[in-house]
Amino acid sequence: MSLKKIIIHPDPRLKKICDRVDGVSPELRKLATDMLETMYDAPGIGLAAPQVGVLERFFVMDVAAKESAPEPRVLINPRVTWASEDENAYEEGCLSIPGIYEEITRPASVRMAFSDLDGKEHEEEFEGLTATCVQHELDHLDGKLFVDYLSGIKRRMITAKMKKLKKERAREG
Ligand code: K2U
Ligand code: ZN
Repeated sequence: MSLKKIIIHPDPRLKKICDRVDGVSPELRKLATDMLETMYDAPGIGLAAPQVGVLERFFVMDVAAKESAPEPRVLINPRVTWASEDENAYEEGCLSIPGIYEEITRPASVRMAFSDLDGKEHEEEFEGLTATCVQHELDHLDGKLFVDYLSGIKRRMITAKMKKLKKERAREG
């Protein structure tokens, strides 16, 4: 297993609409494993393929509580089949926008259809933090970041901060 470099906003690869996955290759399995390792190391509870530079429609997730056994998930070609009218607001972060947290409102519950690494189709309903997470990750597959829900002023301030951070990281080497 190996840690993958997480792409930092702004980056054109984070704005692309990703391609559907057509069959689960050994390379995709290996990448999903590496993405889970990268997510746990960050730490985070989700990570989408475009965040590590792969513009394909899948993400990994583990929303199990810290004191519980890990529950790693890989969701391939996910799509929302139902969303509640009720909404929830969560303070969201993003591994591609480190150190920034903003309250984002989304449907409180969603039903998502997807396939797993064995090619089996699923349809599951998510609520709470998991519902927020799957919607956040699905946004990544459509080239959308949580800053896109903010005012232009806030978005531009955050983007400027990330550009500065990337320059500092480039200088550090
Ligand atoms: O896609 C990502 O950048 C991973 C996010 C997913 C996420 C964002 C907001 C709300 C839930 C999930 C990271 O896991 S951000 C770190 C984090 C960890 C625990 C709870 C919320 C955010
Ligand atoms: Zn994110």
